[in-house]
Amino acid sequence: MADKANNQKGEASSSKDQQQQQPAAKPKPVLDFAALAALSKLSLDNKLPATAAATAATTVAAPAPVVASTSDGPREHKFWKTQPVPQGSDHLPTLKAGPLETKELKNVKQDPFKLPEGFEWHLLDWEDTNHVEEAYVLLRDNYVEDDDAMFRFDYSRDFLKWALMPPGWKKEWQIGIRNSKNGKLLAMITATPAMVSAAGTELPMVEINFLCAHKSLREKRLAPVLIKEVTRRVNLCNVWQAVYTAGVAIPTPIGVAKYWHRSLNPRKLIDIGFTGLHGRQTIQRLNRLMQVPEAVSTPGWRPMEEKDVPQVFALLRSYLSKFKLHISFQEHEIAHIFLPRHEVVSSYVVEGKNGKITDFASFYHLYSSVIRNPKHKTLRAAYSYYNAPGTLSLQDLFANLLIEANKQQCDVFNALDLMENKPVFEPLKFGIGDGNLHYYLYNYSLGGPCDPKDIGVVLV
Ligand code: MYA
Repeated sequence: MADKANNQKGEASSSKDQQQQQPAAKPKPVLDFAALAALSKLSLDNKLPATAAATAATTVAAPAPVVASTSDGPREHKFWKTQPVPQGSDHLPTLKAGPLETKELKNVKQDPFKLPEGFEWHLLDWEDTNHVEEAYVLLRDNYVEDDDAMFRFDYSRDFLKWALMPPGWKKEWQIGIRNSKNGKLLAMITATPAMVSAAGTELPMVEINFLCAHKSLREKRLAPVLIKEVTRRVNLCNVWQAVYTAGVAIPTPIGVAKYWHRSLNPRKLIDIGFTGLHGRQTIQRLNRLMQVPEAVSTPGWRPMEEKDVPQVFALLRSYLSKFKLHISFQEHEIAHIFLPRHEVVSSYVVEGKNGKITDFASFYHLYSSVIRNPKHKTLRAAYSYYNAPGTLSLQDLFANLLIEANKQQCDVFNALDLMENKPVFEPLKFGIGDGNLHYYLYNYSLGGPCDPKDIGVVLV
């Protein structure tokens, strides 16, 4: 999903965290900064507020590397070295575009991988309220955190159902591990189907998400067994490729994106330590600076409706086709994915003459628990999703989304520097975050690394 670092898959890049990314200095727990990646706070290391960070971004921040140089350092990847993924950034450009291995259905293991004594497999059925509740609680208490354990993703129950039940979803791909004595859900991983266009080839893939192990079960090699089991189950359905993102750098990212953040509620963001004031900045000035208009003034701007599906589909297909790696949405998926759902997904269109839809823009709602703060329990964030500019510039679409997110009481608007997003950030007072989000393909090479501006995939 997500720093998600935003680091949900986002990775810390504050000075402290950068040290941790050096393989030599990396402490045993692999994932403490993966969590941070999930939340991608503003530049707390130098306490720059969003505006200052935005200004500094052009001069100070180095551009995101095409491939994380630390992804394949001296640390041995006992599991990942056995998988069909590029084994290091040097390996990436040597691979031809296409699958890294070809397996036959008849050779796929028929029975589940064995779990250690005391654990059992358990499929999660999102139509069962109890299952949703169990997954919700596991993730709320154990999913991605920032490095300083100040924030933890809190995906709502409705959000999980939306994200994990797209058309074609399969219960067999929603995998949990339970304690066999008391039945408690201890770990999970999910796969959902998606058509992906990779270097000109359209392929059925899965999006992998919500890999999570209970905090008491870390570093016990549960992750490899979850990944192998989901791979087996997906392969049994004749699907051989996957796309996923993570804050953590493992073999081997095809690209690395950065999160940018636009404050909507500066006072709260300061109160919870998401950002800070600097120099002679005052909260009053910052509030004024970050104020957005009360309503969108673009003629024809309105929430997306069911009748818009065919036109939104056409707009998205056409816009996304520019990018080397992109989700190739199918018309039957559009209603589920984009029709507005309260505090889950917000989508807007611009309707021109004769009902013609000329532009599309969207964001999703993802909250984080604010850990140990006396005043605030929840950080309400909006995340840029998919857009398709037509008569409006992308910058104008983003400006409208900021207004809509503010109307829905979001505290911050987050966006990755994917696609054509980056040039809109500074004019709209976004500040660069401190997390990287690594993009991965399983069993597929694009024939070289990918710049974030060539990536048209946003995973929640
Ligand atoms: S990203 C979100 C990940 N979740 C979190 O960050 C939540 C908080 N953390 C945890 O719950 C645990 O730390 C997890 C690891 C469960 C993540 N992606 O069990 P271990 C490798 C891939 O002892 P733990 C998301 O959801 C690690 O390098 N691999 O470790 C997308 C090491 O292997 P190696 C990871 O910390 C997920 C091994 O696991 C990740 O207790 C995409 C250690 O295992 C990670 N995020 O548990 C998954 N973290 O020795 C891949 C650690 O080789 C999908 N590891 O270095 C691949 C495609 C599959 C489908 C294919 C179909 C065709």
